[in-house]
Amino acid sequence: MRLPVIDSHTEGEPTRVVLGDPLRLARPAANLRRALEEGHDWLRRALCLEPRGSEIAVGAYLTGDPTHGYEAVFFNNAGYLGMCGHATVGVIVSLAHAGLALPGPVELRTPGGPVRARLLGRSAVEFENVPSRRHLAGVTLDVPGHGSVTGDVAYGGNWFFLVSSPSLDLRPANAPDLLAFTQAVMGALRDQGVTGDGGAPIDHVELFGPPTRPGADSRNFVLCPGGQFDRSPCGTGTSAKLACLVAEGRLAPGQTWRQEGFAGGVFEAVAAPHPEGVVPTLTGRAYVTAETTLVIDPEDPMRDGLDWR
Ligand code: PYC
Repeated sequence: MRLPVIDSHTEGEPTRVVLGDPLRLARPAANLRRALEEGHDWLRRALCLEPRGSEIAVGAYLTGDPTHGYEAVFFNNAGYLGMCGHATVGVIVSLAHAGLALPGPVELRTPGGPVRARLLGRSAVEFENVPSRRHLAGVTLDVPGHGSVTGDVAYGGNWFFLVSSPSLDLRPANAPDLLAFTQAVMGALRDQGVTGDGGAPIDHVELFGPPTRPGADSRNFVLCPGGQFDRSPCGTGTSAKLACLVAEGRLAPGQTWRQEGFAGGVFEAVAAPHPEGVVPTLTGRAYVTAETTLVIDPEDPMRDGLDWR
């Protein structure tokens, strides 16, 4: 089987997009996710795992067309995501690269809800994310080996535990320690039964520290569900942060928050009020890195990828 994909990165975090619905799965986003998960999970594994893919990449499978908008399902080395902000930016830049985005807004219907995106120039994309909200404030966990850690639980298209001022500096040399710390926090969330609404598992941990880029408000480090960290500022994580800032009265609706990611890229974000919390609008930049045709050879014993977790 031959599978054409477009690769890009958004502020350092890769996205791999499958266009044109090669599996002929056209259906609403929630059903599309189920169809992929239950009947074609090999596609996720083949795209995002070694030897073809990378544990840090997010894949996107799209159906639809420029006139009617697109269904988009996001996935990574570990499974499926409700929404993905950096990949939304990557998808729009990839659609434009393929001549499949009209000027003006493009609707992406994701399992987390509809997202409206617009290309600004060649590489910048603005998108209105799903409504985001703070669910719990000031939750204290006992994290084995690290003591008490306090954070908020918030939703931005995925569920996050957000920790301000962790004891470690958010610098590249500390990446292994930051991974170990955030994985310990994830374990404590599970063990101590802290969840999102209705028992939804929290699958991202987000740490905040002082920015290094002029003009940025904060720098973050985000642990993703597959055990890797987001190189970008994380669109859904930035949305969860906006919901917390507005709930605390630290950010006014319409005021810009500049979130620096671990690789130094910045998302600009503003929040509009919403009955559940806020509707975030984010802007980030993506660049196409490859147009590739993946080959899936039925005789290859490792055709569906290697999962090292
Ligand atoms: O940008 O929302 C995001 C995201 C989630 C996981 C990786 N990136």
